[in-house]
Amino acid sequence: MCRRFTAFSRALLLVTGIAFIQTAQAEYGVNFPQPAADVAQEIYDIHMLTMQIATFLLLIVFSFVIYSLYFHRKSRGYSADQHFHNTWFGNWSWVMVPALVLGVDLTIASNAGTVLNKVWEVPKGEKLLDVKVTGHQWWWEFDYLDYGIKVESRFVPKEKSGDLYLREVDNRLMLPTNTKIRFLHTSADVNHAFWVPELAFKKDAIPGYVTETWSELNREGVFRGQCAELCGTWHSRMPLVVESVPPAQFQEWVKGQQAIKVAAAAEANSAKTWSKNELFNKGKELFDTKCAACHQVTGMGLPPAFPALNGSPIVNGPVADHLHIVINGKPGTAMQAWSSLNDLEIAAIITYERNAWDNKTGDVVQPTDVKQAR
Ligand code: HEC
Ligand SMILES: [Cu+2]
Repeated sequence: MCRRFTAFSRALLLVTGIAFIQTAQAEYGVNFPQPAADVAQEIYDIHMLTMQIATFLLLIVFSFVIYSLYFHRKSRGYSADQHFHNTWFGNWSWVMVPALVLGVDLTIASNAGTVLNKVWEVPKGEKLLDVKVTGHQWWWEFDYLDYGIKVESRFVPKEKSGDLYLREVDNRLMLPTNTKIRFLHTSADVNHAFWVPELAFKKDAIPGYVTETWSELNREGVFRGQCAELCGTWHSRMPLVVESVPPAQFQEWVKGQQAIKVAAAAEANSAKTWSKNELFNKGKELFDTKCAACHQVTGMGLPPAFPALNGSPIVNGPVADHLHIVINGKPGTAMQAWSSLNDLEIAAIITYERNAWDNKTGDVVQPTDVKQAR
């Protein structure tokens, strides 16, 4: 088969091959991304050292093979040495060469061991910035425990992300530079894994467990990673985007987030009676970000895994049952409890669902109704 390749198809293969290599380079470069933490740099350095040693050995072995093939070929009248194994070198080379190789291997391994210890040993006896990272199907939750801030991070759909499809999120994981950060990893449903190459580590997020890792970012930048544990249909829709900024700018960001939180809480707790329109519009926005991953923007769901809410008996039935499933979820299914949403948010989502698409219940659910149902 291979011999039948025409000159044309060969040229075509070559051109597509080169084009592919070039796009791949434009996108990713040929090496790992530049590290953003000292330990990540050390990992990178070991990788480079290993590659250099491997290239060096490759050159020696190949030169030796090519030399032997060329100069010792039969047409030159070369006949094989029948007594090589009886010479001093013939006897000992079988011991020395593996010993040398093992020596090189162990040198790399001991370096790697030292660095790995640094990666996994969270510094003790000093205050670290605590960030709890919770994996959800299919989004990330970042809790800045020291500041009482919660950030929800979701992938941005294709129409809005352009070239960064599956690499972009709505809310980034903001982190200060030159600050030791402790990450506490856990999951709300199935196994996920936090992985941003520039930060050095990759860590599983396991439901029911909290594990810790740490990092200290040594430069500003935007670093992209993703969930690295197959976690269901939309595993690919869990990108991670870290943005590192100087500590002062980080504090500004914290203040901004706290102000947003206070304003939202005040709005949710006000005694105001909301109009149907206000609730519907708020609800649509919330539904499209938090619920549409499974139930779809169209409300048609993805049966049988995710039921349609359009025409659903629960959504069109008694309000109490509808409230119940949204607040408490349905244990054993992907429908989680949404009790962490505030009364206003739940009221808005429920009002939206009961009046969106072909659902025409006309019901308006107020925050006070949600408060009673909790
Ligand atoms: C990770 C996927 C997922 C997300 C996100 C999700 N749901 Fe669900 N939802 C489900 C599944 C699965 C069921 C079916 C549970 C069962 O087996 O009864 C369900 C059921 C429901 C039902 C009952 C529908 C019926 O006819 O049985 C309602 C109402 C509902 N979800 C509302 C919401 C709201 C509101 C949100 C957002 C705040 C949301 N869901 C987010 C997966 C999801
Ligand atoms: Cu995941």
